Amino acid sequence: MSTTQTYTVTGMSCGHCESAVRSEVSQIPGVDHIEVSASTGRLAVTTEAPVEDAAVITAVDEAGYQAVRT
Ligand SMILES: [Cu+2]
Repeated sequence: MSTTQTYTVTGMSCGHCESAVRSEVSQIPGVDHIEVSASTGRLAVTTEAPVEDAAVITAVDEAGYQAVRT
C-alpha cells in the first residue's frame, strides 16, 4: 500500500523549477510517483513506505527551493 505525502514548495516559477525538484526528489529510495506544480507550489510524493520529511525537504533544498509538509 502506497503513501502520499504533500508539501508546499516556495520559490518555483516555471517548468524548469518543477524538473529540478522532480529530479532531486526522485533520487530518494522508495519514491514511486511525484507530482509537482510551480503554479500551485504543491508537491505530492508517493512512496511504497513513508519516507522521512527531512529527506524530501533536503532534496527540495538541493534543488534550490523550500518545502514545508502539508
Ligand atoms: Cu523555473
